Amino acid sequence: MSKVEMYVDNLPNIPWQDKPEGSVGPVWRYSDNPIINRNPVPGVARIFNSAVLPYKGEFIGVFRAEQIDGVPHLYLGYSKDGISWSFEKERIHFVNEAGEDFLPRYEYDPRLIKIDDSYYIIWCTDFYGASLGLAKTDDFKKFVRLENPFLPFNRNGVLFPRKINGRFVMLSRPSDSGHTPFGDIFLSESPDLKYWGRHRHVMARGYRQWWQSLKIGGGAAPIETSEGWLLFYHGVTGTCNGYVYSMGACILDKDEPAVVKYRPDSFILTPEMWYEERGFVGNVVFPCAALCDAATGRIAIYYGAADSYVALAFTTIDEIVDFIKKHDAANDDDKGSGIM
Ligand code: BMA
Repeated sequence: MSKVEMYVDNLPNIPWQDKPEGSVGPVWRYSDNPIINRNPVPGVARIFNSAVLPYKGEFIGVFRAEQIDGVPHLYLGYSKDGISWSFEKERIHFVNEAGEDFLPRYEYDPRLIKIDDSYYIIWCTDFYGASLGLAKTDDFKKFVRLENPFLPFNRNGVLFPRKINGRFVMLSRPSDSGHTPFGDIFLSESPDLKYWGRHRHVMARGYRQWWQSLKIGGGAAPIETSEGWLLFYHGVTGTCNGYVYSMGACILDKDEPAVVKYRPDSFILTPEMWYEERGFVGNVVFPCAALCDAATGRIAIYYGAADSYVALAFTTIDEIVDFIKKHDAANDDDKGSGIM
């Protein structure tokens, strides 16, 4: 029985491995990573930065599939165990609210979030440059594209899995349209997923913490716990050889999630393995989804590795919350405070 409760469903078939002896840090990798390798589908060179959810006793996911012309689109994938995946041969076909075809010029870094009985995909789309795209499905057959939430430029949109104080809530990272050398996490609310406002600054890149000194961005949909909302995110540092993307975790206030309760000064996973260090873009660990089991407190985190593979890592709610609290940068101004 966990000390910290997760307010999520039981997921007895969550992918899982126990923490290996001698493992460093609060998160450990699946021993057979990467779980998705190169050339997974004809015409697709790489799948990475992708999001999964439990569905009808098995698992379903929306995947960033980089085509052999280098352009990313979203593909649907299925798995019985959350580890071994099969994919549709064609990209997801969106329609607009009038039922007409809607096929974005590119689509990447999807998150998949269940709110009530519907599933929402939020991704980086083309809207005169990199912006957030949003779509809804109830059955993974018909995908209805909704209004783009924000003006350009923005990336890393992450919806909370339920309304808070009667409103949909989204994290995002205002950006430029290139390889953005800056960025903080903001929060916005909407009564209807169409009109967004009450924008808040959640947290800044951490100047004193060099691993996340350049930019940060939301990762997996926040997980509701008895301590607040647990957020896995990415933090980026700049080096003389380019950016390095690591994984971080923090806890946001339960009722006012623009307020950061605990934010550790250390990463929880950083590129170390060949599939994280080496690839189309080396040194990238990019979390986009987490599965949780309320009964055991187990968490399985899905992350993109080196813009080439999907990998899996594990933790438990007690282990990650202990780490976050123990390493909390309590007096750090960069922690963030829900500023308007
Ligand atoms: C960002 C996005 C991510 C990618 C990262 C590293 O700007 O494109 O999808 O993982 O760069 O290349």
